[in-house]
Amino acid sequence: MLRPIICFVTTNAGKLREAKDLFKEHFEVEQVDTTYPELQEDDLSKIAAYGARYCADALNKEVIVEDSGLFIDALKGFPGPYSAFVQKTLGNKGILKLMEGVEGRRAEFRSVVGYCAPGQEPVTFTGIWWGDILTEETGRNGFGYDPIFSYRKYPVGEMTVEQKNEVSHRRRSMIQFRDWYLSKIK
Ligand code: ITT
Repeated sequence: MLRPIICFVTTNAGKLREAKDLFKEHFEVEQVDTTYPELQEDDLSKIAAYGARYCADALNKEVIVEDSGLFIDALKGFPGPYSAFVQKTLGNKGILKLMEGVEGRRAEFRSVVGYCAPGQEPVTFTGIWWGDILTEETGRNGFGYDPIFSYRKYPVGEMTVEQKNEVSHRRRSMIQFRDWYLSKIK
């Protein structure tokens, strides 16, 4: 049977790898490797909705985008919506420095998938994943903040894509989208 093709607009190879694994039974994933305007907003859903509508109209096809971020309790939710910028500037070492000597290390990853078809309203799907900020970079797997994040004491930088996809924020947002989309096209 021919599988539907989902167009995922992202420049992030780690997100793409995880989406391909999560969708492998249901969709072909086609990457559009381009940036799009990101709203200066605290709410990831608004950023994803705006991005999805922009890309669907610009490319004239149905698309998904995904906006994600790491929200650290002790830093009042920083870097949050600025996660991509902070990853490029401070990096994981900079975050560990800000967290030096901090005991409460709870943090959450959030992922919002935005879906839109040309000329239509966007729809969003959110996933949250609680964990802790480690005290040093651990592991060689994953991407972005994975080397400094642990889930139930297990370093995410040591998880395979499949292991992370069992439990992550992206699993939760992408699977909600997948099930919604499959029921829509049935
Ligand atoms: P897009 O082209 O899809 O926008 P991006 O990397 O700019 O790619 P975001 O704007 O959503 O993505 O920024 C999210 C930041 O948080 C980015 O630095 C990611 O590397 C990081 N991040 C998101 N999900 C992550 C995960 O599962 N593990 C580690 N870091 C993650």
